[in-house]
Amino acid sequence: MGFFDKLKNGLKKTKDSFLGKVDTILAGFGKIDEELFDELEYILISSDFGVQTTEEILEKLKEAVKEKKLTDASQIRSELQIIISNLLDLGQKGLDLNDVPAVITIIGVNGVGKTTSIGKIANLYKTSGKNVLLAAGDTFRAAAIDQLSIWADRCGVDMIKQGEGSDPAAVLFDACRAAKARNVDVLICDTAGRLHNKKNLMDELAKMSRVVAKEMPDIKHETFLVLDSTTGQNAVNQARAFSEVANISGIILTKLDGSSKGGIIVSICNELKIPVRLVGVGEGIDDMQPFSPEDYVKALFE
Ligand SMILES: Nc1nc2c(ncn2[C@@H]2O[C@H](COP(=O)(O)OP(=O)(O)O)[C@@H](O)[C@H]2O)c(=O)[nH]1
Ligand SMILES: [Mg+2]
Repeated sequence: MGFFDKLKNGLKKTKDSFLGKVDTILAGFGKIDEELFDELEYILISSDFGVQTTEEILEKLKEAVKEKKLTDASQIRSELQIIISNLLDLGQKGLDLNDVPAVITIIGVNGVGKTTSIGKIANLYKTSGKNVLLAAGDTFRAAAIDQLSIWADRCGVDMIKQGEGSDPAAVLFDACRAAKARNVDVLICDTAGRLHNKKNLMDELAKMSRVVAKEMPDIKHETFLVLDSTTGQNAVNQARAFSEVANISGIILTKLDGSSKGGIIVSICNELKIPVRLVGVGEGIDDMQPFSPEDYVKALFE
């Protein structure tokens, strides 16, 4: 199955619960009135578009109805599609695999899919002909280092590691040195998933950034926050919390397969103004692609 079909399959639950209800309401109403907007509001919120984004969507919808003098409820669907497309357009595309050299640090709470995503991203770069190096920066548990090394083997890329409990910044330092020596295009660094203490995390991430800035001063350093789409608005809250401690340049949204909360993509882009760079639709090595707003809207609406 191609990636678009996987995305479409993954968004099926969201589509059924969101557009299914929208279509039913529109068919039932016929004309456009305040009550129709109330129903739409309820549907958007229950599909995890978030309160703020839902209000914005409704405001824009009412403007469009007024401006275009729409009278028939059936005309609402395409307006909704246009408004959602516009909210997703932050003027920034999904991850560009040819934009190298780059150092990418992957952060996020436990279990969201950081390590798995690194494996998939490494594979994307590798298959597009790039020289990839991984850094086992989650030194909290030995199992985390082993898990990343399995992905490294699977993709046929090298990995730099130290022992359990070692300083992640020291691992990254080694990795930067190795990356320079080996002419690496992309260095991807894993991190531990704890957010128990903001100060600790902030210090740790700042230290890692300083290492990259010092060792690879001319190379773009990105920090991607991984969010699990099945957690809905909780993911948006995580993004807010991490924004306070890290300079996040993009979001990786995982587990879109089987999530009925696909609306959070819109909420994240619109409320946090952080672009979604990659989406994950499964546990396999091919189950991640740079995010395409066009494909998302198409998979949801068509
Ligand atoms: N269904 C599904 N599972 C995923 C996806 N990404 C990660 N996972 C699973 O989520 C679990 C946690 O992933 P892991 O990478 O270890 O998370 P980490 O703690 O953030 O490093 C694993 O069982 C993964 O296979 C995805 O896009 N879809
Ligand atoms: Mg991990």
